[in-house]
Amino acid sequence: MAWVSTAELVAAVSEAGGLGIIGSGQAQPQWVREQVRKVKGLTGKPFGVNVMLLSPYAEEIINLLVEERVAVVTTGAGNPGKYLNLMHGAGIKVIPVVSSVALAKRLSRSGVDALIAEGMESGGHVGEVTTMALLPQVVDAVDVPVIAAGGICDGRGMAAALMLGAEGVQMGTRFICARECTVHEQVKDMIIKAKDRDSIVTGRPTGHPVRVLKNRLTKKFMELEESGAPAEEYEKLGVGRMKLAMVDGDIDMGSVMAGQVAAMVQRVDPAWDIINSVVTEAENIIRYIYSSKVVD
Ligand code: TUI
Repeated sequence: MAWVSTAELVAAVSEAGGLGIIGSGQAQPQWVREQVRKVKGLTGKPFGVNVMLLSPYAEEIINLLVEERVAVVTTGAGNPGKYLNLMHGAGIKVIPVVSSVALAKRLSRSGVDALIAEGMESGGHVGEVTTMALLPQVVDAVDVPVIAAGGICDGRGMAAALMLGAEGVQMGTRFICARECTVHEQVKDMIIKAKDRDSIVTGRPTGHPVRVLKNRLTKKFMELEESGAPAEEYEKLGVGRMKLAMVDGDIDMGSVMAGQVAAMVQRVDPAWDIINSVVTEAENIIRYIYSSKVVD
């Protein structure tokens, strides 16, 4: 959620009873610090920061999050094991995103506070296993609370995740279309218009596959893939593309990272309405299931 989950959205989500997470992506540490301070100015509620471990600034960002004493750090695209003691020493809850059972087990043993099991329906960097298959396997394999991510955008998805053993859900794509999300209007529009097969996974040959909405850029990526181009060619083509889409609104040649549920997002809503409707719908479904079935 780099360039997407910025201070305004994060504060709105936390104010509404969720846990807003700043997406730091490949941003400069100074920008991350400014975002943290901005959220602190907007809400007294807890919030978190996601650290993308492939970023060249990952370590520097973790150090500043320790100084700023943020409540929660989630991590993506790697193993945060070596930073665990440092963050725990500052009282930070550490919640890594995992896309495999093996990493989930390793991190659970090393003392993380919870895990986010993310299926390949999600936007951005993805693993190979779907949420439906990954989540119960991770739940069975670890002793810490598991939060579900990937393919969840309404109360039905939340209820399903809870049924599979999750303690909570993480949603990204739906919040791109939150009123408080500062992405370019073109991006919100593209998500609202998206259909079920409009996302695609590119970059598999680089070892860092990402799910994005199809456009002229993804066509170029697919051409590179078919021609067997070296990884450096992808990296060159990818530089700055997410910011180009999310901030500048170039949805043709920018990288619009969004999950498969983009097709289910139908309009822009305030963050409070999104959270309230998702939770209410999930509660109603679960209440209905337990009231209408005899459970031995
Ligand atoms: O990280 C994300 N989503 C992202 S990161 C991103 S930016 C990017 N830049 C360059 C290359 C690739 C991406 C855009 N979206 N989500 C969390 C996530 N983490 N999904 C999957 C993983 C993951 C994958 C492998 C976590 C750990 C992991 O383990 C590798 C290891 O060290 O065992």
